[in-house]
Amino acid sequence: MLRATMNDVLPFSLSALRAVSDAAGFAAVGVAPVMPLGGGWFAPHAERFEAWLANGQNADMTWMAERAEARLAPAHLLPGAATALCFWLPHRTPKPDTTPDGPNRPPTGRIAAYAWGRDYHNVARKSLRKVLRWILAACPEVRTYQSIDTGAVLERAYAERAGLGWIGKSTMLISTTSGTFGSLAVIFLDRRFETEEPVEPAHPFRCGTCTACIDECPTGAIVSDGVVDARRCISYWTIEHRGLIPVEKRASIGDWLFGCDICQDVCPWNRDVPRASAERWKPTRPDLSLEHILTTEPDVLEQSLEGSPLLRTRAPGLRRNALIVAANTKAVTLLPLVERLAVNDPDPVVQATAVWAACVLKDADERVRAEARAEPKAR
Ligand code: B12
Ligand code: SF4
Ligand code: SF4
Repeated sequence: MLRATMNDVLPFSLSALRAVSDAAGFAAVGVAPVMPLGGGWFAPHAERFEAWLANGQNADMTWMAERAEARLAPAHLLPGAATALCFWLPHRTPKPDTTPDGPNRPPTGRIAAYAWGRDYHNVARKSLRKVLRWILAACPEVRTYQSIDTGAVLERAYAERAGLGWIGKSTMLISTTSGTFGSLAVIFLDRRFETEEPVEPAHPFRCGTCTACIDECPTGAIVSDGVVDARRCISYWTIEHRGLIPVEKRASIGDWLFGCDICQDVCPWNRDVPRASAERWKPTRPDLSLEHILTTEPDVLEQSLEGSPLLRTRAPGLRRNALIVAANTKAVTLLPLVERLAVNDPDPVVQATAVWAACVLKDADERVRAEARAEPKAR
């Protein structure tokens, strides 16, 4: 439904936007007013973000600090930014079966749900393009800025203000219909949105007295309600951190090969929510056993991961993580392979991690042998 209005007002209604967003494949859309220079409803988010940076809780994600000004004042990204359209894309498909079952199952690690299938950046970009084409047809002069994760935008703040859900104690945006397992995309527009239809207000906070995510986070990374210290977060270490993972952090990574879903798996709002379409996300079922990651040539491994979020760490990062999982899970069958990498791997980070993993596995292997020797012989 197009409306003839003043130049600075977007000429479409919320229901028309919803229809286009649905057809483009998003599960929900909402609209939030933008404070181009910060302030207003955005001020408490800005304060929290600044405190997070000031406390060093961004770890070595220096890019979060470098573009802080733009995150705080969207006018830096789009002069005259006035409206944010926020889109929600559930991504948790039925769990892919990555390895054969049974006692001879090769050792493997856990992968975060968002990385089970196609890269959500690509899926969302394709859908956003459809919405943008429609917007530009209705309003050719409008200027836009889009963010799918990588833009300098506090995406969850806009999504909450747009009524898509609330920011939980885990810091995850929680949708009442589909829980936390979804991705966000945001479009800023330099036109105001006015409609006679009711626009969702900011979603009220509904965590109540629950503290499951805080209690179950294995590293204590949710340091207070709605604050994650990346320096403690497994997701940060296994996905975002480049280089060596400090020795004291390695044990707490457990069997997480890429990302971490614990604070989401324990969230009651994820119980009984429908799973996303496996067909749409095409969950890949590559051989991601630790052995495969440790033996496949890096360029071959990367080629096989094309179009998957797992490519973010590149092959050496995945190898580094696989070595830590091998050590943590005492996968002693991998010891000869790990020892080879400790001598041969061309990547210094992988080589150093392999030296450490070989020591842990040797120790575990010797303990098993000693226990076997100590057992009384059967008569
Ligand atoms: C940096 C980053 C990370 C970092 C830091 C995480 C963090 N919590 O900040 C690391 C690498 C650890 C990370 C991990 C993950 N991430 Co991440 N990440 C981002 C990124 C790029 C920026 C987030 C950011 O601005 N952080 C700064 C801090 C200050 O913001 P915040 O934690 O959201 O804090 C806000 C709330 O706490 C809020 N708040 C909380 N309580 C209250 C109370 C009141 C009264 C108010 C006003 C505000 C408020 O205020 C803060 C400012 O808005 C966004 C994409 C984007 N451009 O936004 C994706 C994003 C947040 N990540 C996402 C995902 C999926 C994940 C993981 C689940 C991946 C995984 N499975 O391993 C984990 C989850 C860990 C967790 N519990 O947050 C999704 C989240 C989707 C959702 N449903 O919320 C996003 C939106 C990407 C996307 N486009 O889909 N991530
Ligand atoms: S992703 Fe894992 S480590 Fe990070 S806050 Fe959630 S439970 Fe804790
Ligand atoms: S686990 Fe509980 S406290 Fe944490 S985000 Fe979910 S509802 Fe909120």
